[in-house]
Amino acid sequence: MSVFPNDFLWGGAIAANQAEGAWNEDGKGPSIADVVRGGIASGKHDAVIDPNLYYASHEAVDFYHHYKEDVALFAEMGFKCFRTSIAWSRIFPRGDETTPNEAGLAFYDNLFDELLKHGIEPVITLSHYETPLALYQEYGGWKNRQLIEFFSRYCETVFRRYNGKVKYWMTFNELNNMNRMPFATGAVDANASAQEIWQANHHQFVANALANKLCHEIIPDALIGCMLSLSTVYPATCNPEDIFSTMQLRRRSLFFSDVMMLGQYPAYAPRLFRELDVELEMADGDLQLLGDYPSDYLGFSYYRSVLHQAGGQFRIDTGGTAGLDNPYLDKTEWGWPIDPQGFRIVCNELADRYRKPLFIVENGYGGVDEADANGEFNDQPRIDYGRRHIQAMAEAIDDGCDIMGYTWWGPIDIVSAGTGEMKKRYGFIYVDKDNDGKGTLKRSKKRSFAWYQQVIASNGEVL
Ligand code: BGP
Repeated sequence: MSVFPNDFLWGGAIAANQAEGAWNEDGKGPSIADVVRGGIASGKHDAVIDPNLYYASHEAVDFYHHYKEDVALFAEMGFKCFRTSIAWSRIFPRGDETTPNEAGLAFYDNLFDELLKHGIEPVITLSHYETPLALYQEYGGWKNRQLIEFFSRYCETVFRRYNGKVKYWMTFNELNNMNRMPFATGAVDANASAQEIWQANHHQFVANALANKLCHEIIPDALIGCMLSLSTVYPATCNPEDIFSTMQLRRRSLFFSDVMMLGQYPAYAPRLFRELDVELEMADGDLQLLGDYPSDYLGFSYYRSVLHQAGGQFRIDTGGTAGLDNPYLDKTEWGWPIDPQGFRIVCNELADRYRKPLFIVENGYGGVDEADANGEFNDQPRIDYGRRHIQAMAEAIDDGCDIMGYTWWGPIDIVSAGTGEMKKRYGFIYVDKDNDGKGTLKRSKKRSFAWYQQVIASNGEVL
């Protein structure tokens, strides 16, 4: 008997900027993702687009033109749901317009119709590191309070347009990454001050609450969540200093879900802001809005665990302390520790803290996949990773965690956020494209395709 509920939302997740391509087609304006070359999560970006340079996100894997073929493959695996983002700048090319781009709206109408035709529920991220570039260049990104108005107009437009097609929404992808990736997460410069970053966070907290308000008014049966990036963080030693410092580091992430899930700034905020010399500017009614409209569920990504040591050098790319390795864990080819028990830990941690549904909207194994002599892709490490993490998730459900769904990150190979490359592949479906953009874009099933098909068919029993 499976511990997974009968309506468990098995599926896969991508992001517009890492999959769609067609970066300037049908009226789409550039987003901040379109000016990075080292991957949106790398923090490296150009001020403007150089037409002579190759940007991986500009074509990505051309999901924009291949979506019918790809959705048919997701349906063949038995997906119950599919997470992707709406590219905000397809709908409002600059972000500050009052009239939406009809061609952009029509694309997502067609995509959602294709998904629903196959019985697959869309799960939509409103901004997956995809703030329109003009809002960065001309307004300074989310540190400018005007972005609340622009984002609310975008949300109202898509809620009204896709009412009846989309009932699962989430606002900002991995909002807690404002700490380590302010450009990707809030269109705020990497060298922004703590004041600017936390002011931007406040604007996004208000925008999140307004989106929740609008969503429930326009689509009464919808669920709208917030979304965080959550590795499990272990103290490097049993030294109380390391334990305390690890708790403090954890709070730098859970601060975001505390505000959005519990509807108020946490009690530890005043001291944190005092120590960071941050004084937030708030409008009348902001705090009331946060309290009145908390998120319905907590979506999060989990890939790995990290170690933390008091006073250690914080690693931007992993969120742990540089130089610390966990001797009990194997790693992926990219050095990410493989920790299914850490996955069970974070599920229980969040269930205890929020007592609301959890949705794992990213979990996956990034690796180098090459065809064997028969042209097949034997990605057994991906199957092993998936099996162990789904087993851990089953344990977490048996522990009493209310988990509503699981969308594997990158069910089809897409551009890596951290590297901006194709070489780091997550897919059950291989895409013929290399780091230099060469390839036929041909789709091929890997060994893991049939594995995941069985997982879904058995509702998580056959792993
Ligand atoms: C998360 C992002 C995704 C995805 C994932 C894997 O932070 O939400 O966009 O890319 O990381 O990261 P990478 O592609 O660098 O392996």
